[in-house]
Amino acid sequence: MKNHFFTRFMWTITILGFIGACQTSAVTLNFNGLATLTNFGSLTEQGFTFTGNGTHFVLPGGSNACSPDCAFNGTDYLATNGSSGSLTFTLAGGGVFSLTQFDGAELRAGNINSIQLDATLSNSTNISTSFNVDGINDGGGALADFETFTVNGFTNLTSLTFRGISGAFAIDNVNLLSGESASVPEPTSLAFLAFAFACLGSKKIFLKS
Ligand SMILES: [Ca+2]
Ligand SMILES: [Ca+2]
Ligand SMILES: [Ca+2]
Repeated sequence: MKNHFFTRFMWTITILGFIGACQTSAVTLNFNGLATLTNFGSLTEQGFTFTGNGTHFVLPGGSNACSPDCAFNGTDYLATNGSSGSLTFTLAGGGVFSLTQFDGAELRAGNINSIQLDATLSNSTNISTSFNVDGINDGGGALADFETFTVNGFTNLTSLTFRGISGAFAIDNVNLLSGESASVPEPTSLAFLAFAFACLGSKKIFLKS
């Protein structure tokens, strides 16, 4: 009897954990099809709004976009110019989201040393991190100008800002999760909860007998 109860309890916790994890919805913002726009202000793609500050663009990259060549990956991407430019993401209509990965580059070789991320969490605290760029950028040439950066710990955000340190940068393929990032109970927590429940169950059985 107790074993059945135990099994049911463990399944319930596991399923609740999975349901929690499924509350998020993943999107990749690729900015494709937006054409070349200078100082676009705010745009929305797949439920996310991105706002440019300072001089900012949607660029197709390569020699057609700017001289000397800007970063190129064969698709449209977001970029800023000058050291005061930044790009801020929010969930359209409000709500929390997470950042997991993005492609980043110097807009031109030597423009920046790193891309800095500043975010505000749902509990109003601010977090920050930065990613060094490799300095490789030959525009429309064969070298890969963009790098893919994996981001940890940027969950339950209400606002996320990218900026180049210190100059023009480019981003593309921004991987975001909309919704609360559920924390699936860890095995140790599960064991503790199971133990607590088992104790309650035993007490109940003991009182009945
Ligand atoms: Ca793109
Ligand atoms: Ca290139
Ligand atoms: Ca690069």
